[in-house]
Amino acid sequence: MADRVTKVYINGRLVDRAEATVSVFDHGFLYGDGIFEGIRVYGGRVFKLKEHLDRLYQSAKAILLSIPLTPTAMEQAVVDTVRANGLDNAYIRLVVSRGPGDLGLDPLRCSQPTVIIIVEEISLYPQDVYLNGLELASVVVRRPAPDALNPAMKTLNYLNNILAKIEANQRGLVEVLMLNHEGWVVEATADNVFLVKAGELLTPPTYVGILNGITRQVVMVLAEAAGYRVREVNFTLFDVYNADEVFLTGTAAEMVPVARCDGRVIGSGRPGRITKDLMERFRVYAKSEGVSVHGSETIQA
Ligand code: PXG
Repeated sequence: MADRVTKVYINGRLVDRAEATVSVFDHGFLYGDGIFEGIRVYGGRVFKLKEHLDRLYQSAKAILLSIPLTPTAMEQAVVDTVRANGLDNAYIRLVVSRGPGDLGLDPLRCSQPTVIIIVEEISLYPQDVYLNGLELASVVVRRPAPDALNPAMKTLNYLNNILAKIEANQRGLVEVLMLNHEGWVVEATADNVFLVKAGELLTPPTYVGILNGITRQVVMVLAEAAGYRVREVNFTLFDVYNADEVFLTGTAAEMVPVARCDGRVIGSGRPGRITKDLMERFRVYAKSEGVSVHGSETIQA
């Protein structure tokens, strides 16, 4: 890692890691005013790039941020930055902030959004988590209601998730489950949640206040193609404790089986049959889909 040359894209230029800096007046820094995406590269192909860019432009629209690149130019910038870093398996962080302004809140004072693309080696959960399942707990802090700060927008305001992560750290856990203000289970700090009950997959609907995860959407499609029924329904912690299987989905984590939640053993306490089946299907699919960073071909499996 240390001797690898990291090239970071900032506003159309590829600069060395040490020179990759933004203004202290950037409203992304001062107010968390901006949006981002986390994307994976598998075997030289950017996984679900179009879907991630669609979500980025949707988040931008929702916060009235005009991204100074067309989606096509942004796709090219992502591909170029991955190639410049010489990594075939990587994690991409794409950030668009409101840009430098003054010390007031007013976004009208920010004339030029800041666009940043960072390509890093991916740091995964320990292998043990995938083999034996994760221990989860529910946390005190609630996910905001969609009419407060809609979790559907992937904004730079991640303090809500960080407060939940602090609760995780205090309990020696790596991930936790969050509820909304009505007590429905919504998602984890950086992952969506699925239950398996009587052979069916259940996941919270987007309106309850979640990020509509790209991995979530892929898993829903793969599950249906494999013949499992998938339903978007609200559920409580009671349903989590009494599920046959529970797993999380996210770009960094992929699919993670859950073994325990709040001290309750989920199902057999081991990764379940359907979870393992879908993990395998996801692994195969991830290798076969994506925009190549080496050629111009786009492979849609
Ligand atoms: N919910 C939330 C709140 C998230 O932040 C997901 C679900 C899963 O979405 P995708 O599209 O990735 O399937 C996320 C993912 C990381 C990391 O490094 C991930 C996210 C944000 C910050 C860091 O794992 N978002």
